[in-house]
Amino acid sequence: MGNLLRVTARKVIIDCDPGLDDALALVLAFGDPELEVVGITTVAGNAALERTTANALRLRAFLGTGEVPVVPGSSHALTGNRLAREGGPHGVSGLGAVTLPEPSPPPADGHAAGFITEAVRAHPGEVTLVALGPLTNVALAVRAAPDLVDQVRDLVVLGGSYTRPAPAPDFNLAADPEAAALVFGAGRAVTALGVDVAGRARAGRAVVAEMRAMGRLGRELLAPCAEFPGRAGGDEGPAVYDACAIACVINPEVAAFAPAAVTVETSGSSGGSGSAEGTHVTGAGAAAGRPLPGTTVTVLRPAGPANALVATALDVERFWELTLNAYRRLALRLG
Ligand SMILES: [Ca+2]
Repeated sequence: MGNLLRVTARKVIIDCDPGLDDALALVLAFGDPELEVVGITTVAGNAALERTTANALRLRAFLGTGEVPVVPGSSHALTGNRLAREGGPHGVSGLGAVTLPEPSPPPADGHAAGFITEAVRAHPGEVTLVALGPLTNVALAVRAAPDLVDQVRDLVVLGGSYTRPAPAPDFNLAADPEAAALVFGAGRAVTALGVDVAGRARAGRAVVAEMRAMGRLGRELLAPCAEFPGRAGGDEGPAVYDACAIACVINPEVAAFAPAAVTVETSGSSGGSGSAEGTHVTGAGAAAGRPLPGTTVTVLRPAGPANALVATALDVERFWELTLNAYRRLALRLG
C-alpha cells in the first residue's frame, strides 16, 4: 500500500518563512499521504533568513523527515530591501515560544531558486510549487528560467486579498511587491489564496484542545504554534493562513475558486532609492490616492484574459477535518 500511495502522491516544493503558520503548514504537508514534499526552500519574512532556515531545519528534524532537502534562498527583496519583519507576530525566533532541538544536518548547498528550477525540470508537469512567504525565491527562479512556468504542475501563492479590498496590503506580497508582480505576470495562471479567505480558518479553543491531545507533536509544536500570544485572535483563535494553502493542494474542494485578472502594485521607478516602503506593510497610512506597494487589484471573472485562479470561499469544517486528520497521522508516527 505504501508504494501505491507514493505513486499517486503529488510532488510539492514548499517555499516558506517559518513562521508559526508555516510550521502548521509543514506538519500538514508531511502528515497527509496525498503529498510528497520534494524540498523546502526558505526565504526571509517572519524572521531573518538564518532564522527561517534554522526553523525549517528544526522542524524537519522534529518531524523525522531528514531526507527532504532544506535549501536557503533570499534574505532581501528584488529591490535590495530587507525582507524580514523580526519581532513581529511570530516573535523574535519566528517560531514564537516553540522550542525544538538543534538540527543536526546543515541546509543543502545552493540557492532556493536554483533548487526549484532543477527539481521542476527533473519532473516536468509533476511538481506543485507552493509559496507561503515573500515571493522573492519564486520570482528569481521564474526570471532565470522562464520555461519553469510551463513545467510546474501548479503554482500556488498564499497572499494578497481578492474578494475585498484589504485595509493594508498583505505581508507576503508587500515584502517584495516586485517579485509578486513578476510571478503574477509570468504568463501562467497562478492559484492564489488570499488572506481574505485563508483568514477564515482559525485555530479556536476546540481545535487547540484537539491538538493538545496529539502526543508530543501536539504538546510541543502544534498547540504552542496556535497559542503564541503574538498571534492571539480572540475567541476565534489565530488564523492559520499557510496551512490553508497546503490544504487546497491536497484537496482543491476545500475552497471555491474563480478566474481573475490580478495586478500587484509595485514601488514604481522610485523604489530603488533605499525606500523601505516594501518591507513595512502592516500599518495603513497609504499615500493619498495611491495603493501601497503589494496591494492586489483584482477583476473577478474578467471579460479578458485571467492570470489567476483566486479563492473566493473556504469550507472551514472540511479544512479542519482534513488538517486534523493529517496531524493525527503524523502524531501517531512520532509517538
Ligand atoms: Ca509564511
